[in-house]
Amino acid sequence: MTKRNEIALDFTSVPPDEMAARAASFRALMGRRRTVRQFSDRPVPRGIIEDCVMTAASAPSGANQQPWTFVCVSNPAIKHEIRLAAEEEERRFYGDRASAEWLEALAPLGTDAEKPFLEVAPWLIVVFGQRYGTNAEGGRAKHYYMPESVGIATGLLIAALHNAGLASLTHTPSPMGFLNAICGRPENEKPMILMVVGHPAEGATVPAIGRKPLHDVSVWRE
Ligand code: IYR
Repeated sequence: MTKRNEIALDFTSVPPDEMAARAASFRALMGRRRTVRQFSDRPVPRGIIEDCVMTAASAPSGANQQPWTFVCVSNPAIKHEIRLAAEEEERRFYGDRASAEWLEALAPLGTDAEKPFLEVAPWLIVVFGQRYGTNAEGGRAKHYYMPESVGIATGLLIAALHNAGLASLTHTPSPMGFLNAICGRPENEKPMILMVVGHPAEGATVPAIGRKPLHDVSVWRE
């Protein structure tokens, strides 16, 4: 049994007025986030990506196992390889794998098998989830709630990137197994999300779609 070791909580209480102001301003900030599919090749310094990844890696996780690896790619040759492999999968997806119902659901987004952003954008962050880890004896350590944990971390990553003034796209070419080979990750790691990160292209446009209002996304029992 591992011994528990406790330290004082580092927590600053916020007065009600300031709490309301902060909640509202963060809502407004995040409300302006849009998924971007047209990227500029303008570079983004690695330090900014490092900070955003460390925000993501601060996420809560099952048993604090932190079951994630963020593979950060700016190397043009590797981005090119990822683009070619992703487009091959996407051609199959749009060509025959996707159901008519799925394609209809995607229609408002205007997506297709062409993924130029995978090499135009300065950074790709491939988020891998570790299905299991390694214990002290070198054996397999079961990981708990990996998909949920990686989902939370990815949400923080998206918020951190937006807060830093960067655009992102949560891209999920399916299946994504090719990313293990290209990124050199072991078989216990499952590619969960391919994040495209950078500045939007000059004059970028986004689909005219909105978000559900509060009463459609929440139920209150007060
Ligand atoms: N992976 C494809 C299709 C796609 C699927 C969903 I669900 C989206 O929200 C968007 C796209 C593609 O990236 O084009």
